[in-house]
Order: sequence, then structure tokens, then C-alpha cells
Amino acid sequence: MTSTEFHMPDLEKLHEAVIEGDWKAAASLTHAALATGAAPLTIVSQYLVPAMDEVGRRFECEEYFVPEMLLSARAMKASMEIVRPLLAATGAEPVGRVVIGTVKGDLHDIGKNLVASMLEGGGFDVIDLGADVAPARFIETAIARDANLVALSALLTVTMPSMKTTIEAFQSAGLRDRVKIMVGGAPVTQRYAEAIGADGYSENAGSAVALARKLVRA
Ligand code: B12
Repeated sequence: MTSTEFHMPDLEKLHEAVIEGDWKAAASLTHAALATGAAPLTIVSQYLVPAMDEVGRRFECEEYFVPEMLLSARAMKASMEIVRPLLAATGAEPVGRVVIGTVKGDLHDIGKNLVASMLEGGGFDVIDLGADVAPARFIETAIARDANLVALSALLTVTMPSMKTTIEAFQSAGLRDRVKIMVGGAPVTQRYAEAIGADGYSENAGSAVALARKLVRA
């Protein structure tokens, strides 16, 4: 039996705990998985994210409703809080400074938090503004903290236009040359990113780090 197989039952239970919205079980199973040597990134990419995908599937076919989604989100957060510090990089000079947030009108923050953690792990100095962030706040913060990158998240088709509004606000403020803007979130596409004048799009938290590095180097 390999060590990975040995850890599987706990990690499968963690996956279940997130789907079932049991945050206490999710937290203790995360501690247990880490204690037996499971890799933080494996926990996130192979168990937590697929669990939220399953929650989304259940919501779509009306097995789950908003209260169940909220419980699952809380369980995912409980696990992420334990894993996040372990994803963070050690010491080195920051690669760049990024202001990240979910755009105005949108309260989804799990994917954004994941991207923020991965960027931190990738050596970026990350300023996380949370969810439902107005364009003016992105701008104020980017100026005050001298950021060279802004990352926008949107999970709803109705809030995607807030990304466009935010990019336009950076343009009007005369900051578009100073700051690169990347966008992401389940309904966002490369095509949409280009249409609204973003500098880059990536599909997931892992590829977001490579994209961010490319953008700050350009
Ligand atoms: C959890 C959840 C909620 C929770 C959010 C809790 C929280 N704190 O985030 C709650 C219950 C609050 C919620 C509310 C609503 N939700 Co909701 N929700 C979800 C659900 C199930 C999971 C989202 C999630 O966390 N996924 C896991 C993360 C890890 O994935 P992710 O967010 O896509 O992020 C990844 C990538 O997209 C990317 N990424 C994300 N951001 C960024 C940013 C950058 C810069 C980059 C590069 C990459 C990137 O990297 C991430 C990691 O790999 C989705 C279904 C789904 N499968 O997406 C529905 C979903 C997004 N919700 C939906 C809806 C309709 C709603 C509500 C309108 C429901 C209602 N009737 O009230 C409200 C809207 C509230 C609001 N104003 O925002 C719809 C959206 C449909 C649409 N296309 O517009 C979905 C798709 C469900 C469905 N299938 O119908 N929701």
C-alpha cells in the first residue's frame, strides 16, 4: 500500500464533509490529513475544489438550495483556513504586489480566496479586498499600496459587467498603463477578458500564478 492510498479514506471523508456542509468535520479531517502527510495543494485541488463543483451540480439540479450552498461554503472555508498558511511562500522578495477582490454585486469569494492564497504561495504580496468591491476601492487601494497588478473575480453572469466597469474606471483614472488587470471566475472566458480590455484571463488558481508572473514581467 502506498502512502497516498493510505491517506485516501480521510481525504474522501473531507470531500464528503464539504459536500455535506459539516465544517467541524472538514476542519478536523484537514488537520488529520495534514498530520499524515497529505500535500496542501492536493487537498485543495483534488478534494476541496471538486467538492464545491459537486455542490454546484446539486444546486443546478435543485437537490441543493442556497442554505446548503452556504453550509458547504463554510466547510470549505474552515478547511482552507488551515491549509492557507501552508500554501504561502517562505521569505523571498515579493514578485509583485496584487490587489484582489470579487467585483461589485457579487458575494462569491471562495475561488477568489483560493487565487489569493496561490498568489501568496507564488511569492506575491497580496492585498485582498474581499467581495462586492466597488471600482473606486480597487483604484484607491492600487494607488495607496502601489500595486502593479489587479485581479478581479466574478461568479455571476450578471456581475461580469462590473469587471468591465472596473477596468474602465482604471482607464478614466489614468492608471491603465501602470497596472495590469487579470480576470477570472467560472463564467468568465478568454474571449470576454479580451472584449473588456483585461490584460489576462486564467481558468483556475494554479494557472493564475503563472499568468500573474507573466503580466508583472511584461
Ligand atoms: C458556494 C456558492 C454560493 C455561495 C457563496 C459563498 C461564498 N462565500 O463564496 C452563496 C450561497 C452565497 C451563493 C449565492 C448565490 N449564488 Co452561488 N454558487 C456557489 C457555487 C455552488 C460554488 C462556487 C464556488 O465557490 N466554487 C469553487 C471555487 C473554487 O471555484 P470558482 O469560484 O469558480 O473559482 C475558480 C476559478 O473560477 C478561478 N477564479 C475565480 N476567481 C478568479 C479570479 C481571477 C483573477 C482568476 C485568474 C481566476 C479566478 O480560480 C478558482 C480556483 O480554481 C456555484 C456553483 C459552481 N460550481 O460554481 C454557485 C453559482 C456561482 N451561484 C449561482 C447563483 C445563481 C447564486 C445566487 C444568485 C443564488 C440566489 N438565488 O440567491 C446567489 C448570488 C449572491 C451574490 N450576490 O453573489 C449560479 C450562477 C449562475 C450564473 N451563471 O450567473 C451558480 C453557477 C450555481 C448554478 N449552477 O446555478 N452561491
